[in-house]
Amino acid sequence: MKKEQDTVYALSSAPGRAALSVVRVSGESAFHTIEKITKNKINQIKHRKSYLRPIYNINNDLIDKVILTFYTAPNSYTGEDLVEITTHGNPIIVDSLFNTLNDLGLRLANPGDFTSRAYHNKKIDLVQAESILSIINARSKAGVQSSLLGTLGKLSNKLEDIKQLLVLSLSELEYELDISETDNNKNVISLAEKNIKSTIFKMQKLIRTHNNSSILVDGARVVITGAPNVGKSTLLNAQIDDEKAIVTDIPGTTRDTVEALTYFSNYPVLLLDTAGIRKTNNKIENIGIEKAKQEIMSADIVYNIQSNRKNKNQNSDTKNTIKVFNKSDLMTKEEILKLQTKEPDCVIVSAKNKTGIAKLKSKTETLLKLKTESSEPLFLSSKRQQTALIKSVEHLRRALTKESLCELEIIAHNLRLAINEFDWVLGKTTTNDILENVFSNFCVGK
Ligand SMILES: Nc1nc2c(ncn2[C@@H]2O[C@H](COP(=O)(O)OP(=O)(O)O)[C@@H](O)[C@H]2O)c(=O)[nH]1
Ligand SMILES: [Mg+2]
Repeated sequence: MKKEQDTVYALSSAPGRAALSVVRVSGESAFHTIEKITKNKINQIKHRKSYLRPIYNINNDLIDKVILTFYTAPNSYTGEDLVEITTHGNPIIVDSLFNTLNDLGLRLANPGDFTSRAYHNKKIDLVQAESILSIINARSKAGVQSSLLGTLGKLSNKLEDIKQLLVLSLSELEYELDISETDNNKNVISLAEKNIKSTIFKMQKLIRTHNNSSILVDGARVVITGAPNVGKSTLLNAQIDDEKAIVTDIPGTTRDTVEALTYFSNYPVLLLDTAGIRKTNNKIENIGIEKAKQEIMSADIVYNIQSNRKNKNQNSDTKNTIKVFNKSDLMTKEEILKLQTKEPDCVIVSAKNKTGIAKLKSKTETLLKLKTESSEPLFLSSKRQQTALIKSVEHLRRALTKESLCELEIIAHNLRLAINEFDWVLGKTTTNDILENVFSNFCVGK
């Protein structure tokens, strides 16, 4: 590692009272610090060995009796000397330990400090770092599973394999440009064209997987929209069996977006209740309406709510939209039957009486299943990765235009740009601000 790193500490387990708490210390003076707090010289440190020891503050007061687990550089998570101090899970004990570590000149770690060190020490690449983040955040079993494969380097290997296909094409072009004495341009170009096309196909398959990962890791964004008073907030409450959103008969009650996380079978779902879309002069309500429109744009699924045939909805329906007709309790059996025949795709509910809710859930699940079904077990775990691959495909497309295909040098140039995007994804040529951005999304202690 080039940069000298100071020694840092952080709570790596969840804060608060628990059976145990784990404080991690990483850096050059980690082991020396342990000698100081145990008042004991350590003669021989064994990697991954644990010891039961009392620890003291700088005034020799006993803090706790703890388990110390040593990890020696470069075999630790960070690649540095690292110690995990497992204390009794009382925040007062953790606080005393923090004060002592601070007194000894150590620094509280920043978010992602440990993983950032692992990256700088070449223990992991940037894609693996992002997979670690998505393991911690994943809200579904499938999300955890895919992220795990990512941390093991499977996604990085896949990206590396695709990159190698492009490198191979580039080297063939360069050989033809610089070395070859016979004119074989036509053949080389047609081979490159074939390779680039099949590589684009593979990349696009991977690019699409990010939509799965955002559903399975962060949760599907299901936005409830419709005119004021159709019962959007009542529907949100009915789906989570709680009174989270305020319900009144006054149009324009909901202004800020109300969010609730729930599960539809194995799918994590973030339900978003929004302001009803209508023309109004109310400044606050208009901000809410603007917000609602943005939520609709980034939604995985939109519930388009109507409550009677007069207030037709303003939103154009897409394949992500589920039409919901609310207040069925106010309709006669004949009216319901008529509506069912006229709009067979529409789900008819009474949010107030909680009827039809199960049907709406199962329809949502079917849509989510369709969206996340993929033969590809690996998902791109960040928007950053997806954006870079999209850019890379754009470069490759530029290499395939009619004009480019006449000129070896232009194809080679675009291939180089496409390859650079892969290096950027894996963190081989990444700038500091990008790194900061990635690691700041972690929690402290990871
Ligand atoms: N009869 C009946 N009234 C409902 C139903 N759902 C909502 N309401 C009523 O409609 C009014 C507006 O509901 P609300 O959820 O605040 O609508 P929003 O403006 O779309 O969020 C309230 O008085 C609710 O009690 C329903 O299924 N049946
Ligand atoms: Mg409302």
